[in-house]
Amino acid sequence: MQLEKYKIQQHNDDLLKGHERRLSYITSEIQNAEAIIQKVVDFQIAIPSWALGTGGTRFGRFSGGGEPRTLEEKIEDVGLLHSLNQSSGAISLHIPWDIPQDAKAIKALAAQHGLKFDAVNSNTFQDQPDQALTYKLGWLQNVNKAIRKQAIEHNIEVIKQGIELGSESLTVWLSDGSCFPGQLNFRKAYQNTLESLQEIYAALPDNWKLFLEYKAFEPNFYSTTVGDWGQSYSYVQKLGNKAYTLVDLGHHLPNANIEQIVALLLMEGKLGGFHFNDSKYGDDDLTAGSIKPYQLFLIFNELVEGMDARGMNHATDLGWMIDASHNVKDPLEDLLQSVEGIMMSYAQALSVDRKALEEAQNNNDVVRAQEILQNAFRTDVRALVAEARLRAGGALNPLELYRSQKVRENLIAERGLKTVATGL
Ligand code: RM4
Ligand code: MN
Ligand code: MN
Repeated sequence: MQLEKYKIQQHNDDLLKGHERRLSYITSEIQNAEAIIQKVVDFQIAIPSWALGTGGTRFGRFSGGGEPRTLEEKIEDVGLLHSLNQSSGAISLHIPWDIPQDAKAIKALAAQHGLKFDAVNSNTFQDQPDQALTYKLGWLQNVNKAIRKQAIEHNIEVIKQGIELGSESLTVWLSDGSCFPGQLNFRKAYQNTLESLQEIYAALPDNWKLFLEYKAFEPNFYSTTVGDWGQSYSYVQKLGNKAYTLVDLGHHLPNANIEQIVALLLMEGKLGGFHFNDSKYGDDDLTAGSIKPYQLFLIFNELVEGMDARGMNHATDLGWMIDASHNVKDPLEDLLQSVEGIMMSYAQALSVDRKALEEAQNNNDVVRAQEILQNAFRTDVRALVAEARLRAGGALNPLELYRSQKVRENLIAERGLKTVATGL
């Protein structure tokens, strides 16, 4: 299904009056509204190919119908999102969940929808039917060299697939770790992992980046071999200047101060990218901004401050991606909400009065510093984000248009009720 331009136009015309009223209020309240709108227009968030179907838990999976059955249909879905919000201009593939049979044709299809290929992701946390050796007890860390080799080769294969598509980064998330004390020699597991990563790193083209994602627990529950940002940092430091740490918001222990982690990784020049999601307990993979919007704002506050301090381009110098998947919502509606939540936090962070904040910090004025941040967080920037969408050719209210056009109903009619997308 494709959304014709005139339908977006019609929808925007209907909502324009109210939008302009809200926009004129917020632009009179905020000093740098025009600059914020421009930055939001430029900011793109990649959509993971595995978030287009309903995610399951270990207790069950409930497909909502009309899920994409092929990579082509996944690209179509991301194209739909992008036509609605003009902010989802890239797709990130997980291999082997999604292997392009004909890379040229897939690339051309994506381009038709205005999409690029973001990071490619390797998968060694599951065994594949035709696979010789099992990853049950780890892959890059495994005491068995042949298993490590198999995993290294898979990652190199993923890089090759990515080159064909025009990707420029590989995200490695290791499920490696242990479930019981004594199972692993931590030092040897680290050494094996480092050597394996070095071999993968050596296969990266010059213009590529390797993102090493950390996660505190799950599927291993006693130790994880890349369990926190310090461990990831230690590996990427040793690997070289194409290796970076990737922060997935759901991968921390409860109450971790993620904004501080982000600030320090940026300072060290080793923050590579983001997986956005939200959580209450663990790696819940809920909609970005749905549980802890203040935390998301504080993270963006550090991102904006830290990237500006290093003269970085907000839109292109880090990898931005959603990594969410859950059981109860229409995945496309959920992704629209996530992108909106991310954009709002970004716009709010851009509106922080940096000079005043620095002054308050230098004067040890704790109350004033808090006021400045909370003032930005409590400002309703929705009209700025909507204006950015409007200027880029998207819809003023993507979710409303999605529903009024009966997109899901159409997808069910096209693809059927019982479809199940590859992914989690
Ligand atoms: C992991 C991690 C990875 C993602 C898989 C599906 O928890 O977040 O980024 O590729 O899930
Ligand atoms: Mn992730
Ligand atoms: Mn995760």
